[in-house]
Amino acid sequence: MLFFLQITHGVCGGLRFAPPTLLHGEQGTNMTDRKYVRSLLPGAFLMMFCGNAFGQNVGAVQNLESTSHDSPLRPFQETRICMAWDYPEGEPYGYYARFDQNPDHVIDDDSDDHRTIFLDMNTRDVCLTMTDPGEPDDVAFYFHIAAVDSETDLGPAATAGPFRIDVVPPSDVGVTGPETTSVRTVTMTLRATGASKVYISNTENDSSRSYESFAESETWTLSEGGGEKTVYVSFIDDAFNETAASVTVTYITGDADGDGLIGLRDAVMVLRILSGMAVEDVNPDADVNADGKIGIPEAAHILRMIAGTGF
Ligand SMILES: [Ca+2]
Ligand SMILES: [Ca+2]
Ligand SMILES: [Ca+2]
Repeated sequence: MLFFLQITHGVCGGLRFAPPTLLHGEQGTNMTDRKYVRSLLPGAFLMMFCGNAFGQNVGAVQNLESTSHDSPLRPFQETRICMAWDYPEGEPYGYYARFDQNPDHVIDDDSDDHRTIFLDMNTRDVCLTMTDPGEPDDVAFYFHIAAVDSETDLGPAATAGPFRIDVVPPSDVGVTGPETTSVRTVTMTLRATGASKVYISNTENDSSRSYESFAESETWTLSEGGGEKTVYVSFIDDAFNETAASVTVTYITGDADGDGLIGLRDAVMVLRILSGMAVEDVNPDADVNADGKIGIPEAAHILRMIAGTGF
């Protein structure tokens, strides 16, 4: 796994105890390389003049938290994880820290993983950009840190996480519906891999839309008025990655008897309504002008459709 490190830390008087190559890129300070730590001791001596004294023991870092991922309950698109902490009890000389995918990892003397890095005592935050696995799809990462004193003795390790990263939008998405309908509310079939929510709208790029839980079957009301209607569906994962799809449905108004066709039966039914006769089972979505009534506009529309001069 490749990690790209970006580290910011306060340094007393500009003093830097670890070479930049050890603080950036995938290289880290090998945990068991005590020679490296001992090589830092002359620098540690200088730290005394920055107001820091040596101690024999250190506690766990305090108030360890992420400043980039505020919840372990859902994944984020943000691939850069930033951590911050306060001084531990005692007098730290520095810290050993690592990001990995193991919630149970404990930094100790046996570690020889190059991902464990050394941070100088002034470091209070560290950021890591996950560049591998190439495109995390809800992958959990953890941060481990332990302070070390001037005798290279480790304090208690602390772990934070999970910090979940998801940059992969839902795939294999699709939406199907009836080619034609004479009722406004239709049933659509949705499919997707890796989606937990959907946005559905009669308008493309609808800023007022609200999402609902993903389900394979969805009822949806088309916009008013007959004609070709496009329904826009966005499939969403828990990190709000989004993949769009759409379906086109032809809404036929004027179908008074609701048999899916426009014909003389519809014309007769509307004329009976106009004549004041009681007519049962009228399709309310036959309304062509959205006035909530079936009457002359519907009759005219049906006759135009039968004559082939209308829609
Ligand atoms: Ca995803
Ligand atoms: Ca009909
Ligand atoms: Ca009407």
